[in-house]
Amino acid sequence: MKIKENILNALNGQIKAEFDSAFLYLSMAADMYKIGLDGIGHWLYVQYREEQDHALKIFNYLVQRGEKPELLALEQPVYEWEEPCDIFRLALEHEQFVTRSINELVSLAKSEEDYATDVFLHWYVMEQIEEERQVQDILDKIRMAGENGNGLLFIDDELSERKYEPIDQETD
Ligand code: OFO
Repeated sequence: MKIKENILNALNGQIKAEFDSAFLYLSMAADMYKIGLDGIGHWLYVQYREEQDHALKIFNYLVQRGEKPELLALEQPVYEWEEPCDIFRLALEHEQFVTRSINELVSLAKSEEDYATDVFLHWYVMEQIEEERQVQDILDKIRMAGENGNGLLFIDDELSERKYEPIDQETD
C-alpha cells in the first residue's frame, strides 16, 4: 500500500531533520577539536555518524515501501561554540525538538491509520529517550565540573571512549 502524501512529506522532513542533526553535531565536534577537547569532539563525531544512520533508516524504510525519498536542502549550522556547556545545552534543546517532531509523526501515522509507519516509528520513540538522557547526563557532569579544569579533562577522557555502533537498517 502506498504511503499517503502527507506522511511521505513528513518522513522526508524527518530525513532532513536527522541529517541537520548530523551536521549540527559535526560542527560542534569541529569546535571541540579546535580547542583541544578531543574526547568531547570524538563523542560528537560519533553522534554525527549515528544521526546519519537515523536519516538512512527512514530513507531505507521509504525505499522498502516503494517510495522515492526526497532529499531536502540542509541547514547550515550558524553557531560557533567555545564552551562544552553551551554545546550540550543546545544539544539537549535540539534533541527535545527532535522528540517532538517524532511524536508528531507518530500522531499523524495513527490518525491516517498507517500502522506500518506507526510501528516503524516506535524505534525512534525509544531512541529519543536515550538521545535526551545521554545528552542530559553529559550536561549535568559538565555543570558539576564547573570551573574545575581537571573535572572537564576527566569528562573529556571519558567521552573519548565512545564507540560507534552502526544502527540496524533493516525495517522488517
Ligand atoms: Fe536522531 O536523534 Fe538525535 O537528533
